[in-house]
Amino acid sequence: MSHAPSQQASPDGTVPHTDPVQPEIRRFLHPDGTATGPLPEPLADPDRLVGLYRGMVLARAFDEKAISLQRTGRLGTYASSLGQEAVSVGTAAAMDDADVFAPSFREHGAQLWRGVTPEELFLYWGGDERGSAFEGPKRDFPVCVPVATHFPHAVGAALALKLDGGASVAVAIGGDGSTSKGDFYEALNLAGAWRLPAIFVISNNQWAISVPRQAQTASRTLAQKALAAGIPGWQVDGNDAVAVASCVGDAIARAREGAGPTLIEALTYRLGDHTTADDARRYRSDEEVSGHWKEEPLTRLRTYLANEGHWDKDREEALIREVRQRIDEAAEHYLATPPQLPEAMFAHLFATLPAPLEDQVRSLGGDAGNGEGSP
Ligand SMILES: Cc1ncc(C[n+]2csc(CCOP(=O)(O)OP(=O)(O)O)c2C)c(N)n1
Repeated sequence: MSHAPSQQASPDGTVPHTDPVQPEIRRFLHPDGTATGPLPEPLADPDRLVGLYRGMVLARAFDEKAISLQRTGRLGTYASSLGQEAVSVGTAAAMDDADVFAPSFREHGAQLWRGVTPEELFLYWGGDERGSAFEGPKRDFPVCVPVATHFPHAVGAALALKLDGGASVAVAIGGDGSTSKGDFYEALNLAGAWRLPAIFVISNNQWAISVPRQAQTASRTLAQKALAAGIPGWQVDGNDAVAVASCVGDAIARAREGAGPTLIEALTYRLGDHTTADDARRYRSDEEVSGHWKEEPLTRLRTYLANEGHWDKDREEALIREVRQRIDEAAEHYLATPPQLPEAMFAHLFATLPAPLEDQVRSLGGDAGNGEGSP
């Protein structure tokens, strides 16, 4: 694994071009489920691998339920993680509870892994503020829908963690399109300059809504965007949960040792629509999508586990039953939760509400008097 190089000027004053970008893509499982070689410790432990598989199955079941709720008018617009579960779950599996996670809008797998409940996630996507008040990972950020604005938040958290003197890190995930935003470059730059314990994971699913990766940037890889920030940029097979967990784990270990941030580009593919408000058939072909189904992460890990004798049909059926029951219960809980008053949307943004918002709260019949998000 390459780290940031030291640069030495030659006698004529020129500095040799050095590239901290890892030349090869890290992968442990081929798309057909065979291993490229020995799996890295401690991920090689069958229990760990089964755990990763369970996390991905849970994320997929959550997606299925969320889409069916949206289609029947009982959830808001929803962004599925179909095909990208390995990036989400693999990243979360590399983190400690005390680390801080800053998700974009497609990281239910990571959030569920870190202890956000499916009930809370349904509430969030149903437009209920209580869905962001996690009981579990209290220091994690809520879902971020604005593209890339959570990267500076994660850098702020990383600075706080560094000043705190512990070894915790902040991890943020965004899409390929998010790397075209100023927030991304600014965050990366500051994290590099201050050697902050921040990890940037890019879930490169090839599309920013209908804009393909090639039209998004002339950069040869997204990992090489690390170069300008003076930090390592690594590429990983984002459909291989073992490789993602290993890669993010190495980046986190560097950060805990004080070596600073890392940018990781996880190569994956969005198998579903951008959101329930999108129809991806308008901009990409069935052949393209079906080709990528052959690489998807769940089948890949399940095949490996089955070939190694750690998984079978009975275990699969029991897991699907268990996970569906958990998700169905969560959905029932969500549907049975009495809605909040509309003025709840003002409750968490400001310690003191600005005057125009006070007026808006009053127009909804609420009490804006105490300035602390009264609803
Ligand atoms: C600041 C901002 N601008 C525009 C949008 C509208 N928008 C929502 S998702 C999206 C594309 C995101 O693409 P990418 O970062 O690749 O993530 P993906 O959806 O592929 O996971 C855009 C432009 C937004 N949410 N926020």
